[in-house]
Amino acid sequence: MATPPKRLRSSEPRRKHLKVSIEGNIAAGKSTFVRLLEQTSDEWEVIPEPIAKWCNVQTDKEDIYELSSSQKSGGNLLQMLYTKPTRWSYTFQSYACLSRVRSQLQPLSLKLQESDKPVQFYERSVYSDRFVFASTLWESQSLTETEWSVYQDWHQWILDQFSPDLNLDAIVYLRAKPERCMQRLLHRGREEEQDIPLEYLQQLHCKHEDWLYHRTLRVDFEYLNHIPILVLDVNQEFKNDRILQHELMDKVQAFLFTM
Ligand code: UDP
Ligand code: D5M
Ligand code: MG
Repeated sequence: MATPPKRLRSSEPRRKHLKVSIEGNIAAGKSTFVRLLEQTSDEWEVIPEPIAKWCNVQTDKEDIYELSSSQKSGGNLLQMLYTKPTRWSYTFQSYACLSRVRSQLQPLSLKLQESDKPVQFYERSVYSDRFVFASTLWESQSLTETEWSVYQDWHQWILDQFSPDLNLDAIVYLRAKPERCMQRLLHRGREEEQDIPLEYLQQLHCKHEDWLYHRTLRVDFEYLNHIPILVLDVNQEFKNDRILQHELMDKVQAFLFTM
């Protein structure tokens, strides 16, 4: 039976490590990409998106996650969100943020603690929750003005409380056209997502572009407006292309080398 990696207790001194979020549209290829990162260096650790907590989708890391209370009671928050966004967007954002804060605060594994240049990669972050998803849901009136105000207030407060532990050092933006994401989304076949319209992916794409590519979106966390961002084009198939995979990993390595 696999033994879970030992974790540092909070009282023990921590080695400074880099925290990098992998951002990108739905089905851009983030999970595929983070699996490559894991295979590339022993000094790199991946914290996957806690999607198993939100629905009954099985991840290949299912042994890491306990069943959430909503799963135990048969709920599927992701499905509820897509079926009735006006009713469930606020609930989803609360739970998404809670699970991301937990993820982003995960201490270093023993393996990383012994590394020279440890890096923790997260699949998305508390920032994409707010500046991409919640903001889109607000603009499409799935969140009421009151819900949006309350959400922003507690999101800001919680992140301020956990700063600087939650702060990122860098972002990798996996950039893909919405049409390519739609093709991958359908190919993946996650049941809850089958009725997502292309228009929703286009809206999310615009948010990503303004935030991470054009950098025209100013956010309330000042450090984030100056964070280094590596933009990688993932329109081309990389899942089964060894050469392209090496090129992508080389770019990540060169990017991290500068920090
Ligand atoms: N995928 C693909 N080619 C690629 C990258 C991804 O066919 O070069 C597929 C992948 O196998 C999955 C779907 O696209 O079925 C979405 O990828 P992933 O789950 O990694 O995307 P995410 O939603 O995590 O960004
Ligand atoms: O898939 C993660 C799924 O979860 C995808 O359907 C988008 C959705 N998601 C993730 N975070 C949020 C927030 N904050 N609000 C609404 N929907 C969200 P992935 O494979 O990672 O793209
Ligand atoms: Mg994923």
